[in-house]
Amino acid sequence: MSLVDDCVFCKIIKGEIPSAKVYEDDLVLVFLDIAPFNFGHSVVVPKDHHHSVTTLPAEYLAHMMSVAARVAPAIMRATGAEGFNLFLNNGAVAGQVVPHAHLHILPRFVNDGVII
Ligand code: DGP
Repeated sequence: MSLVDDCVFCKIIKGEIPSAKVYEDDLVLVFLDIAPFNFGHSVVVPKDHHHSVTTLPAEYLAHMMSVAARVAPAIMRATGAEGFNLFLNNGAVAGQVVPHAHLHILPRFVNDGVII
């Protein structure tokens, strides 16, 4: 597993920064977003450090999407959300703030007014 010392998500994966874990396996960690757009907003984070989604191996990408598709319904049940968005910001110009590729799970509620 490749980790980077000054990456906040690598520190969360190493347990150096606390997080509210939603799901974990050998390849990914899912935890609640610290600045949620909605109740239950979570991020699917690969345990290997890749700044850009473009360098993540295909099997890793497939696993992240598979985990998101299984975890999102559980988040819906827990929060009462009626739907969800999956999205990924790649590059600062696209809104990427944390330079460690990750997939957002955003629960959606009727008339929640959230604009991504
Ligand atoms: P992005 O803009 O796609 O890079 O999203 C990064 C998200 O990560 C942002 O919604 C806030 C979240 N985030 C940043 N730092 C932390 C942290 O230390 N803990 C947690 N739980 N989330 C964080």
